[in-house]
Amino acid sequence: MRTNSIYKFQIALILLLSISQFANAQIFKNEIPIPYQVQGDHFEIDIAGGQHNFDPNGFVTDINLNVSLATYCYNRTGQAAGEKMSYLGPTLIFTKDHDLTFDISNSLPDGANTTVHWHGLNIPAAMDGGPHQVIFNGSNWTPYFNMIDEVQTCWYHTHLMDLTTDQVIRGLAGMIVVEDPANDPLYQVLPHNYGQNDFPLVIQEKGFVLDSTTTPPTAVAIKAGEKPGNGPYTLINGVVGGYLKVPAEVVRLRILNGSPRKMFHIGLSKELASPSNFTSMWMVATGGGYVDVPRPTDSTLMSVGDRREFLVDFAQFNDGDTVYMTNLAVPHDMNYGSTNGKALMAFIVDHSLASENPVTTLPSTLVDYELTPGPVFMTREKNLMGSGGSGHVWTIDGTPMDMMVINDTVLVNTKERWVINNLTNKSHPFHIHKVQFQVVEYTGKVGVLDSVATYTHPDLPDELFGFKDVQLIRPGATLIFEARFDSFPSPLNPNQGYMYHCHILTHEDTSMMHQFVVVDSADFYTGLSAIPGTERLEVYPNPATNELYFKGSFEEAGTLTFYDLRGKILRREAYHARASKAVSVHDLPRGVVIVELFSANKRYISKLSLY
Ligand SMILES: [Cu+2]
Repeated sequence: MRTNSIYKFQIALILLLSISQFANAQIFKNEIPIPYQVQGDHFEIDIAGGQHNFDPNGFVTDINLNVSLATYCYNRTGQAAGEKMSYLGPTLIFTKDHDLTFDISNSLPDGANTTVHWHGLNIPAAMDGGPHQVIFNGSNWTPYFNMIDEVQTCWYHTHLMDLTTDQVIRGLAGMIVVEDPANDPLYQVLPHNYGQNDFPLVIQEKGFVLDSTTTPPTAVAIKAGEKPGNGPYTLINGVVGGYLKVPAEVVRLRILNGSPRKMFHIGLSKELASPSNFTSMWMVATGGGYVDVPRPTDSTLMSVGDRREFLVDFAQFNDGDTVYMTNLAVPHDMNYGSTNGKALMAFIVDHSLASENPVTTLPSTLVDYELTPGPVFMTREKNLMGSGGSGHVWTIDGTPMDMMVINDTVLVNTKERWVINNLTNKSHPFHIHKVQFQVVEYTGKVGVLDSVATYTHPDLPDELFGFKDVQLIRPGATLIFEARFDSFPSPLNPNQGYMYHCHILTHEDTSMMHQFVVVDSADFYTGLSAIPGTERLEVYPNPATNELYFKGSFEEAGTLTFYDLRGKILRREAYHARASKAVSVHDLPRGVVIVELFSANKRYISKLSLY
């Protein structure tokens, strides 16, 4: 019959196409770019607009993505044209214990402001690059800090209030490698030749604005703005359909999920269509450093913001073999976009390649790993709240982020226990600045498992193990972690906040974020930094010109401080008054300043415009 024969013909055609696809190792057409490295103690970085082709060899067929699109990117200042990043940023190599200085310029188009947050590092709050450390368009930011953290893989990205999603999607993210070649006994043991046997892989989902008048539709812009790109396109280091040639050695993959909101459940397999016989990946480090022993896994869940280092032994493969990294299924509560079940990239084993310092065996142990000793000074409990329905607000404890409110005050050099309950119907990757925490207990669904259980240190699945600064919490689950809020050899900036927030960028931007300060004992015990929070200071007139008044009575001896938006003290003086008295502000610079009053063991704060 005619219908039947057409049907048979179609089946044959599909089979033929499938076979030719499987036989062709070059389905993945775009060589994955390896960002150039910048190493040293002084870093000059320019943040600017770029033009980038996400698909230079035409991997995608349902749209035309082989076009040049406007992006944002980071580059070493003065980097030669043609060697510049046109999306993301170079890999910054920080050396442990070194004093690092930076000169970061903002040359973004359209007058955009930005910040540079050093995600995962224990540095002073004023250097942290959070929403308070705005780098205004056309100006420079010159942070400095001592690199006291352990050897680890971190990243840097914009953290501009309400615009983090937009700017990360446009390209403002890059990798940081903290290393210590002189003192780290594992440095020589593990693959460490960048771009040869040690590869950064930044995974991101991306959507595009399309011109539908062409066939197929043509990408004309990155889909940014308030709603992030939502797939189905997945980038590795800024290209779709990427391949990476690897030597037949033990190779180190530093994987970062730098997505706005998508979780990736990755596994390696030679099979493209329905992966099985997974190749072992050995987890050797989390975002906070080495784990105890190389931990083998078939597949692993990388939540947004997560970094994990894996060893893969490509010596087991023949020359020319292709191993695919596939995004396996994820549960509904973390499902954004539709790339599940699709291969994200291909590793092509090339026996003609050899790295400078090839590693042929996996180490049996890495470091002594145990819970940080010492008593818990304080326990805090937080609830992640919100429904995700229309008109919803994602919050922590029902309180949206307020730039002017310090939500928690932590005593420096103490260990705290934080209990985080996810009361919502979505999974949220909880992230805290400054510290690397350790999970002591977790109750609920974990990773991609839908069974509820309680896990206690040290019997933790890989998704919970190790020093971390971000942890995915499934709906209904409770995470309990401990962390030391250690000092560093720089001033504490007791009035500058660090953030803790959901790292799904759309949730962070819509308010699932709070801030904490770390203070010394004098501030903490005298209550100069109020616990748990801060009250709003009512000032008038606002804007002001010469004189300022406060609503309310501040009879006890207090301290009045004016700061600029970067936290620099402009003026500080004693203040107390039975009724409001005039405060002269005529000597302060015009523009927006912060007014802070400590009185009667409370902290009052307000933004003030001066003209
Ligand atoms: Cu969230």
